[in-house]
Amino acid sequence: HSPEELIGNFQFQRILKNDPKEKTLVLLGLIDNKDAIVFLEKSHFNVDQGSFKVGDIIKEIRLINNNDVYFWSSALIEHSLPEAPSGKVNIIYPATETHIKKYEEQKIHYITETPEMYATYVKPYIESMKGDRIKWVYNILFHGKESETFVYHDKDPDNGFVLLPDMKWDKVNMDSLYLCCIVNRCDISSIRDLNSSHISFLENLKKKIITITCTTYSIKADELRVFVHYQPSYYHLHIHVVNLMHQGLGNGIAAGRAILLDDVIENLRLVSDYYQVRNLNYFLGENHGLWAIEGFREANVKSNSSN
Ligand code: M7G
Repeated sequence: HSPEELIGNFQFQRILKNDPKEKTLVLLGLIDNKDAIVFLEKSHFNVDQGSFKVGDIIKEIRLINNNDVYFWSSALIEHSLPEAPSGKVNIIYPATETHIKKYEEQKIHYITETPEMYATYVKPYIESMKGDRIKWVYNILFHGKESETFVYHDKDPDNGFVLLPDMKWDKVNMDSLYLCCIVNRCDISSIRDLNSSHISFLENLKKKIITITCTTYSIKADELRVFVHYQPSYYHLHIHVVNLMHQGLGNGIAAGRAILLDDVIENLRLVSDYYQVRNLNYFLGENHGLWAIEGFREANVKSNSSN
């Protein structure tokens, strides 16, 4: 399928989310009678300080009003592909119920996940989400998918990883640089599986990610946010590598979801089984599979009230 073909055949059904802050619009529809999600995002400005002329990008301008020294107008801003895209379009087709629920506007709740809640509800849930849902991860690691874009590939089965442009990045604007590092080993689903035996693996991973990213994209180490998610959407250890400047990520970098890789390593240095023994606090959307489990919700009421 080409994106043109998919968009051409897309029959709109309803809006899943329309976010004025993120400037994103998520649509649900059908393509050949199967569910499809179209995710539209308006790009932010890609400005080259040296040669930038604002007159070049404003095609049309109409005054709304003025008062004293203030002039406000609506404008038509010029864009071009590939260097100055006006937007980014992500399509998921065919989309599963889990995809639809993930992208839909929903209420979120604060969770205090105890080790018991993890063992009883979360671990079995994670196991149930590992099949088809992470096919794209195995495609990248073992079947050469997206290999033309790999920034780095270390094939060592224990310590190796792939570093590649994340689906969220337009690959043009360095301000929104977003890479994803996926480890080759398949035995770590989330931070709950990490203990002190993984410290040198994680340290080595972090060092390599930073060095490779900085040399490839001439960005400095102190300009990067390197983090993991809990809960992640996909249960195979991967690390987000993002330009610190990039805030337009919705909840992706919020407290209660993103955890700095350095903090993970530091915690493991302090307490060997840190991620097995402590409560983990995070937020979860009502559409999440865990929220659908009554026992999990009830246990959360108890753990939240004993905070
Ligand atoms: P996550 O923390 O599991 O969930 O991160 P999130 O999507 O809610 O952030 C998975 C990361 O992998 C995200 O940053 C996704 O944008 C990225 N990603 C997801 N898929 C399906 C792909 C893909 O097929 N290719 C690439 N390159 N990145 C993807």
